[in-house]
Amino acid sequence: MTRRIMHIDLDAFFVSVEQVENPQLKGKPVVVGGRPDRRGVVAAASYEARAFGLHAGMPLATASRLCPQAIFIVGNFAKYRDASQRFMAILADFSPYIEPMGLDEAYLDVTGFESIHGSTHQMAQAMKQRIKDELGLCASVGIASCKVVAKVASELSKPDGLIEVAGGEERSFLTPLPTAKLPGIGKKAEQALKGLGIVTIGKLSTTPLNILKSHFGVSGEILYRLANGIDDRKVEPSGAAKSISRETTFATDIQHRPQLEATLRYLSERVGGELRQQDKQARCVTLKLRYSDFTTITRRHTLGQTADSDQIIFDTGLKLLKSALVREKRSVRLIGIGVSGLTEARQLDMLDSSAHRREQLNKAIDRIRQKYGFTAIQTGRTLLLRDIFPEDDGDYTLHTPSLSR
Ligand code: TTP
Ligand code: MG
Repeated sequence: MTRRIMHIDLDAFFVSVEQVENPQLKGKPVVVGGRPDRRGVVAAASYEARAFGLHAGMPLATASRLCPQAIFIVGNFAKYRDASQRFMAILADFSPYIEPMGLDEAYLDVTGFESIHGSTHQMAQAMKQRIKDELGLCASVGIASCKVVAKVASELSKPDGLIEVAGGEERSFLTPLPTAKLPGIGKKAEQALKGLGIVTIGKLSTTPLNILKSHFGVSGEILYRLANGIDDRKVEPSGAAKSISRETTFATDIQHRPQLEATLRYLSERVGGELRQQDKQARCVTLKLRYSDFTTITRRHTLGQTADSDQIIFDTGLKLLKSALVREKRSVRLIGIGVSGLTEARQLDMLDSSAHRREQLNKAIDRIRQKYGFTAIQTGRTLLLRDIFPEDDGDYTLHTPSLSR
C-alpha cells in the first residue's frame, strides 16, 4: 500500500495566537519578538507584515524601519506552548502516528485512516476546520506519499492552504520549483547550486549524482534523492503519547445528568486503562464539552499528586463537569476526558495502603477486561450505559469512537 503522509504547519503561529486573544490585531502587520527599540529579532510576522519584507530572524530595528506601522508584541511562550498542545491533541485524533517537528508543525502518517473521513483531502479539510473552530487558527496542509513532498506542498499552499500530490506525481510537482523550496537548502546551498547552473528542483533531480557528490559530499546524495521525491523516512511518533484522551459525540444532544456522568465514567475508565497500559502517571485532567450550538470548552485541573486510577480521573472530571454545567442551559453534544503531563509510573508508596489496594484493583480490572472485553466488569455508573449504547463484542458501541491517544 502506498503511504499517505500529511505535513501540517500553523500559519504565522505566535502572531495568530495573539490575534485570537485580541481580534483587533487581525488583518494588521503584527510582529511577535519584542519592542522595536530593543535588541532582538522577529520570531513571527503576520502575512500583512511580510508584505513589507518582514520575516523571522530579522532584527526588530530593521523590521520597524521597513514597516513603522507594525504592531510589536513581546509574546508569551507559555501561551504558545498551550496552543501547541491543543493543536497536537487535535492531530492525534486523526492518526496515532504523529511526529511533532516543533510547536506548530507535525507529520502524520494517515495511511488507512482516510476512509473514516471519505478521502485524505476530506480528512485534511476536517482537520483544518477543527483547528479553526477550536483554536481559531489557520493550518496549511500538504499530503503526499513521503515526508519531503508533503512538507514542500504545505509550505507552497500557505496561508490557509491544502495541496495534495497524487501518488506518481511527486517528481512533476517538484520539477518547476526553485531549489530553495527543498527543506534543508538554505541561502548558501542555493547559491552554490546556482553557481552550477542549477536553479530548479527539476534540474537538480537530473544532475548526475557524482557531480553533486563532488560538490556536497554525502549531502549530495540526500539532495539528489529529495529532488527526485525519494524519501522513505518514516513518521516516527516521538516515543510515548503526550496525552491520552477519549471522547464521544452523542447520537442526540443530552441534558440528562446521570447519562453524562455515566459516559464520563466510561471514558475515564478507558483513559485510565490506557494510562496504566503505558505504565504512566498523569498530572493533569482535562474535560471537554461541546454544546448543542457547537461551542466547545475545555476545563483542566492539575492534580496535587500524579495519578493513574480511574477513580481519580473520574472524580476530577466530574468536578469539572459539575462546575461547567452550573446554570448551563444548552444540552451537550460531545463529552471527552483526557490526561496530560504524563510521567513514568512512580514507585508505589508502600505506606499508603489505600493507594496500593486501588492499584491492585485497577490492575485486576484491566486484566479481566483485556481478556473478556470492557463490559465484563461494570462499575455502578457505567451500568446505565447498557440502556443507552448497544453492546457489541464486549464493548459499548459509541456513536463516534475517538482515535485520540
Ligand atoms: P514557522 O512555522 O516557521 O513560522 P510561522 O508559523 O510564524 O509562519 P508560517 O505561516 O510561515 O508557518 O515557526 C513557528 C513559530 O516558531 C513562529 O510563529 C515563531 C517561532 N519561531 C521563532 O521563534 N523564531 C524563528 O526564527 C522561527 C522561524 C520561528
Ligand atoms: Mg508555522
